[in-house]
Amino acid sequence: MATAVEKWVDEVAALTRPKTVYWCDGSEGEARRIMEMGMSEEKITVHDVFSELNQATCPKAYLHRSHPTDVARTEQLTFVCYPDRERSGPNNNWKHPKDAKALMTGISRGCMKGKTMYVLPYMMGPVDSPYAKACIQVTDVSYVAVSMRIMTRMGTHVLKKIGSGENFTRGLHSVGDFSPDRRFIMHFPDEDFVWSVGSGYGGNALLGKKCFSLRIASWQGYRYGWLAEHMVIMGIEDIKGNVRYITAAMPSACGKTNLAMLESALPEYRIWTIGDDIAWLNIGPDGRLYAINPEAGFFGVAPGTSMKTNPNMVRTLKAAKFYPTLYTNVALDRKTNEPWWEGFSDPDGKDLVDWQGNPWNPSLGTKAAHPNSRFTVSLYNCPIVSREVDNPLGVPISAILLGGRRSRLIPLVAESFDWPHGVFTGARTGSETTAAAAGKVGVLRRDPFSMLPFCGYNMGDYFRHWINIGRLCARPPRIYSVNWFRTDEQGKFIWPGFGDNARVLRWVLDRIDGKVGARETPLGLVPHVKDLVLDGLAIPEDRVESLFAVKPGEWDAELAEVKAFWNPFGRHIPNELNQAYEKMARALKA
Ligand code: OXD
Ligand code: MN
Repeated sequence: MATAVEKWVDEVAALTRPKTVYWCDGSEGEARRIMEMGMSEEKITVHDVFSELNQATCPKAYLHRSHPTDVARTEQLTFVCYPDRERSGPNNNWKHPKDAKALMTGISRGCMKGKTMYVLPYMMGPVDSPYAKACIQVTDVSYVAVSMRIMTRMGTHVLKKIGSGENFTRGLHSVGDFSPDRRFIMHFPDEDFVWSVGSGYGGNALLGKKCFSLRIASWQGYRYGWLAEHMVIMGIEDIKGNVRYITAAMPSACGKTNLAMLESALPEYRIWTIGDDIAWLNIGPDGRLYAINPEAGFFGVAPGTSMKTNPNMVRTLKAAKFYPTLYTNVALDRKTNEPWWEGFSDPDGKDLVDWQGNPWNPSLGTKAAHPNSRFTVSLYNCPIVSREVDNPLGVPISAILLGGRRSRLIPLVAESFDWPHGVFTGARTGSETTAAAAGKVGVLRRDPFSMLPFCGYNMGDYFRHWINIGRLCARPPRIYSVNWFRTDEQGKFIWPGFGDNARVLRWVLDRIDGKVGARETPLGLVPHVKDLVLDGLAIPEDRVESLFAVKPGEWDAELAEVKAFWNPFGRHIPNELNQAYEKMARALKA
């Protein structure tokens, strides 16, 4: 008798009409075959879907160029479909599931004609973890199939795990004809189902990532008492060999990958990487929060990545371990057949073509690599991957950092007074937009917990869920707000960031250990500058002080914006947050 997986795959094939159905086993040999099939069968642009890069200097690496209109997440085309509109909240685009399915059925009829449909069985989370989830995605794009092999734990063992049962998340993906007019990313959280047509871009097409591990999973977490978050997970080992684990939420393209694997400017600390984008947080038997990374790879922003900013990522990309490493929409040096992007090295002396393959030099004034060009590479290539990365129970979390990209107002670091105040801090967070999503860059928008594009249900209820999780934890982690991006009057960054962020992490650990005091401000507890280890940094003390300046007069617009953002959520905003808001507003006036 056919299993539930087989039945569903047959149903999808009957609708989409692929030439062949190919069940993937997740092996390396198969990944090679899929890439060859992609090159011979698919046309995305005038270029091959993949081209081999210099295998001596970039082992196992390939270049992929996307359709030129398909380069970032498209939030305006992303929908969360519940029968009840209020459930999706003002933070999501909504359609009734019936209407959404009718629309998607129309677009999908025959959309895989003449193509291969790949069936991808994969786990989100370490295979033996009680928190991991079994999933099946189908796709008609070799690039998506191979990317999913890197980003998830894929293999026939997942089919065995599902067996004849129905307990798996379904993802139906097709690029259709790439038309932005027929591009939709539809989520059906009540059915653990994602249906995405028209885009091959990571955040829209690798359905285990944002679509399942954040939007659908956040709704599962709400119902079953856990959290799915847009967070880094990292270990910090001190000189005595004690490792403490933290998570950090930051919006897309705001340095999560750099933080996750930073090379510490303080030699007495070293970092161990568990994840750079998504954390699933569960309450452990000892009342602490435990984190697992559902992913198995990095889908990182290339521009700005270099030996100076993130040496461990450069080493990860060069490691000759897992097959393959993909570069998407980066520039190419034709002389050496190596990938290149802004911030990687000096372009002089290179024979560069831009991300679309056109000859390029700096005098053109354009970007050679697309600002949201990416690499996709295995987590297991990382030289500082934590030995806890596959721990089925995850790692216990001592601190949660909540970040944003703010040129003004927000201090380098501030400790929340308590858990509800930490939730308030997350709920009022704003950040300047980046190229990771289609739309204008550099515009300030509210991005609570860096989850605005990813919270799969009413965000007011999500805030309440955060408050409740704190109540359920006997030993909740402390919550800190961080901001590496504050600028001076000339618009220059004040804080050096990157490896020097270890100085902030040290202060956080010192606070947890009760080794240092703090100064109370209306926003939370900030460091006495004497307690920050600043040796080797050429920043005058008053400049460091300016990173913590809270100037009440500057806060009126910010407070008004927070209120305006919360207003449409009405009764869904928890009282604790309204109270914390009033308290902060009063303190800023005093
Ligand atoms: C990502 C994103 O790709 O946040 O991780 O957009
Ligand atoms: Mn992300």
